[in-house]
Amino acid sequence: MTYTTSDLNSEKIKAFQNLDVDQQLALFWFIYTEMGESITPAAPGASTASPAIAEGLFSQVEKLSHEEQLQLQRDLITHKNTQLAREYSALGDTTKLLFWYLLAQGMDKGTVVPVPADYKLPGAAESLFTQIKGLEFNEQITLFRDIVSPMGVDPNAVEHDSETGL
Ligand code: 45D
Repeated sequence: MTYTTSDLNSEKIKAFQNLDVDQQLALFWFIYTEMGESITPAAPGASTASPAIAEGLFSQVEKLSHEEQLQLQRDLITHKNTQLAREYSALGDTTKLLFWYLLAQGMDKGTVVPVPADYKLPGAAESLFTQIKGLEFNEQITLFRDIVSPMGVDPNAVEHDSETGL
């Protein structure tokens, strides 16, 4: 499997990032519902994901209120300088993907805040969704890895934040 950023995907990545935060979250959820069953956590040693690290971070999130869980997911996308965003940033890309996968599974299980049942994807997000559905599985994985990779906050790349003290 290739881990390089695909040029073919760069337009889709931009289109994704141009959606507002909630639309990005919603689209990512719809993608999961579409492909969820075809995602199988790889055999131990067969991938660069670190399940224990992803699960450690996820278990912190699972304990929070629904409101806090939603805020935290928004913060990851908007690069808010929080403790968790820094921890997230330290994960490898495939582990980041695994973390999002665990969140989505938590939504399925009811331990993570659900998307409101009447939520509808707005037009731009819906058309991107259609394009993504048309990609091959491996292209999808590469795209998602590229989407989750820059989320969070690299502590070395930010100024001190007086609001959070970080
Ligand atoms: O009230 O090599 C809204 C591994 C509106 C294994 C909302 C893998 C307002 C190793 C914002 C909508 C499995 C890691 C609320 C590979 C409102 C390996 C809430 C592959 C409440 C390749 C929205 C992994 C929310 C893959 C809460 C392919 C939205 C993983 C949350 C793919 C959305 C994972 C979430 C995907 C989406 C995860 C959590 C597609 C997660 C998507």
